Amino acid sequence: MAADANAIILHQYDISPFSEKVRIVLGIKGLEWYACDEPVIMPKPELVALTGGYRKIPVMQIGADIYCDTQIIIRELERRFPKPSVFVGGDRGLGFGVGMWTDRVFFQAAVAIIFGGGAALADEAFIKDREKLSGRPFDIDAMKAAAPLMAEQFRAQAGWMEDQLADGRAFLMGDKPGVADAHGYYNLAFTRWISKDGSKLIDAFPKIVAWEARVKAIGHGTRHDISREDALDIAKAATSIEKTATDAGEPNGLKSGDRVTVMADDYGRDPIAGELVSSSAQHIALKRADPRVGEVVVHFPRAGFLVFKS
Ligand SMILES: N[C@@H](CCC(=O)N[C@@H](CS)C(=O)NCC(=O)O)C(=O)O
Repeated sequence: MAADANAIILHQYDISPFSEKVRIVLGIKGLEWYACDEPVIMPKPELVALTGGYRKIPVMQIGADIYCDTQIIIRELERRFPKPSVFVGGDRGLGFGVGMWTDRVFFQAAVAIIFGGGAALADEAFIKDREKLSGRPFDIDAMKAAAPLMAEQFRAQAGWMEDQLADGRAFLMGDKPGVADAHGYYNLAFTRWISKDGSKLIDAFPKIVAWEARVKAIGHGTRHDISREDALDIAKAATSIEKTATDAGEPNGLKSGDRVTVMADDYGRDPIAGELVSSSAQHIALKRADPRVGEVVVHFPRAGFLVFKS
């Protein structure tokens, strides 16, 4: 099947843990999608042509709408494809809050264990790239020193999931898989892909091990591949579906038509500039143009992102 303006295109790479989170959601929803593989380090000229500067992975593209960050990607997948819902346990709000834990504190513990264990991934070009991304030294020796302490943090937080599963439920929020499972699972998968020590930590939790097998069995939906050039051609030919709307509740009076910049508040803080199309407590959509892709609308979540009026 050839991809068109309605196709879900995930700009990703296979060993990306945050992409795994979205791939699980695509699996839960049984969706058909296109993997567009992006480089693991900069430069990423095709991705940046779409996003206007955001370089993190994954990014979802549907036509000329570009969704940056897993939070807004999952929100949009749920909006466009509500059934089956990923909010299976009365967690429509706090399901996203779970992500604030897994994407920051739990992820950083996993990273320290993986790279502190001397993961072969970390060659010189990778280290330089990640230093630029974080604005801090990517200090393998410091990670080695921190790994034992982080193992305790990792074990404590994995223990929350083991306790959550203690009553015999199949998935974290009950008998069906949902967003909490996608959040809980991807750091464990990332750890297992790379770290023997980390895998040992996980193996100490029998309920988690059985649950991991159930999450893995969900699969990733139906995956096709698409080239970066083909994905850009689709954006160029398409028109965004985002409607102009001003949110009266905007705390700082932002309105459609304002020139704004948006940036992540943690790492990969490259500013993205554009004209505000619509916003709410949970999203902001900016219109921007690029010679290669024409006019696109780039979408970000609000929690974890900073917005400045230009
Ligand atoms: N808050 C982001 C985090 C994404 C993230 O950190 N992704 C990693 C890969 S899994 C990344 O972009 N690393 C730098 C790179 O790949 O260039 C999200 O939820 O999407």
